[in-house]
Amino acid sequence: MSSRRPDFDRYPELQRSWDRRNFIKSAAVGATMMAAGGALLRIATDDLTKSARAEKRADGRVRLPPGQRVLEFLRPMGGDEGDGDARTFKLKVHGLVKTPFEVDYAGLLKLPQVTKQADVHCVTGWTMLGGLWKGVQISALAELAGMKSEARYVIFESAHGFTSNAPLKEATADDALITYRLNGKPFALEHGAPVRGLVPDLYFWKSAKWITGVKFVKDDEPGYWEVRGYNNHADPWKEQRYA
Ligand SMILES: Nc1nc2c(c(=O)[nH]1)N[C@H]1C(S)=C(S)[C@@H](COP(=O)(O)O)O[C@H]1N2
Ligand SMILES: [Mo]
Repeated sequence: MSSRRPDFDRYPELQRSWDRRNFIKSAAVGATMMAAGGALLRIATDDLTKSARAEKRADGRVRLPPGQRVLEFLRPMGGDEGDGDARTFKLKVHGLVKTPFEVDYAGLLKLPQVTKQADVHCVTGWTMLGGLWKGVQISALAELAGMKSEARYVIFESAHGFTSNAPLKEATADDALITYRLNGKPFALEHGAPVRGLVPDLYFWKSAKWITGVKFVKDDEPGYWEVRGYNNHADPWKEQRYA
């Protein structure tokens, strides 16, 4: 169990359970009470889950999609890792565009940078709220490359042939990014270092780690998980989990 102090600026709702937990810890130290501490941490994230269910997003949808529970941190979900090296990183922007191009890490940093707050929702049932993600908007890549009007979908390409697909609508939303920082920190290798995709309004499996390419297409190309029983669209508010 972690005794790390929650970030109360981001999660003021946690203060009460934290105080309760520290009170119990100081009142009676020992293994039994540490187990109770774990239970209290669970109570704290239950509080976050409850308040996120009561909240509304700017677009009117409930903050927490149905069947989701809040976790404080990204849980590493595996995958076939890339080399994690910013020095060899290359991103190819191609498909239905007038001027395909490739950028290395330094080139990516020269494109217009944004930081967006976004929640992510894993199909296994956890949600991480309020991450600050920094990177380049996929819509900016579309514009730079001169995306053709026939394009309807974005295909994200990753190390070892992993792909994911997303409709243009979600993939070019304001907070859909090619990202290299979460809450000011670079991604650990298991979370997609050096650069990953982020399409927050679809289940998190669409957010390709160890990204190598962004391809704009007319005809959809179901990706790695989409051909393995997961839903092709993956809207968390419609609980589109499986095919
Ligand atoms: N390249 C690649 N990206 C991937 C995956 C993968 O297996 N390979 N898994 C996806 C799944 S199923 C999820 S839930 C998220 C998990 O990201 P995390 O490990 O940073 O939590 O990454 C997605 N991106
Ligand atoms: Mo996942």
